Amino acid sequence: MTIEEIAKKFRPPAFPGSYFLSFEGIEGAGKSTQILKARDYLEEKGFRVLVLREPGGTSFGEKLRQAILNSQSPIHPVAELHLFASSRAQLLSEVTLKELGIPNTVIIYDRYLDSTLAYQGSARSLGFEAILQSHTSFPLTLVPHLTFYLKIPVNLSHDRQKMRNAPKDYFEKQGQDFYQALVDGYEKASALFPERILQVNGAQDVEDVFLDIKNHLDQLILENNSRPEN
Ligand code: Z5A
Repeated sequence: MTIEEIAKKFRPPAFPGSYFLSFEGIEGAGKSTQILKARDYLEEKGFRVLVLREPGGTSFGEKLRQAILNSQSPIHPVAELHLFASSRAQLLSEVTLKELGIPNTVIIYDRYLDSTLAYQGSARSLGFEAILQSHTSFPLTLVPHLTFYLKIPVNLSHDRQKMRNAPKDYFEKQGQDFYQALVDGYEKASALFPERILQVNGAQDVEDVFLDIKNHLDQLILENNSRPEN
């Protein structure tokens, strides 16, 4: 089976009037900044919005998050893959699927499957097939209705990290080649899931980035004709 054929097995959850969204990008792309704006906007439109982060979001997942991001020694890429997938499966079953069952809910993930494709698949060289094959059991076959990939060049990521001046975690210590492989991985993921992944120019001003996101959110809501405010 080709990776395109495997990719077709991944589907968004079907809960009428509720939506699953994710935000992706390299460090400093602006995910957290834009997620807060999207949350406020969707709440104004009458949705109930939950923001969840990966890895993490459950007590089990938060322990895995600490284990990975605070690791002082290298973790094998296959171990990384299974740690992220474990955190994901738990978050989907413990929180996401239950919450989406409540009408007019939007779940926003800060990182999801495409992070695994970019980080473990591309930058850690496991390949896309290994990542997708490890996600073929439910609930890991679920993908968001829309994914916003905030695209920024590697040098801007470094500039924003420097400005923030926070201690570097496990992945932030990696070099230029690692970051370039992440960008290549996100491009490849966008080509594999062209309808789901929307590329947004994350190098623009915060307000201009959000304008692009808002237009796509409006389209999604209008297309499904289910504004709770109506
Ligand atoms: N990981 C993985 O390897 N595999 C997986 O499957 C998953 C994750 C799920 C989680 O880190 C790590 O786990 C991550 C990948 C790996 N690697 N790392 N490191 P995290 O969640 O702790 O960190 P992050 O996702 O990279 O978050 P971040 O660095 O905070 O980036 P961000 O949320 O995209 O950016 P931000 O906080 O919104 O903005 C960063 C700074 O830029 C901040 O000072 C802003 O004020 C500024 N900013 C934001 N937007 C703009 C614009 N438009 N103009 C100017 N300045 C801006």
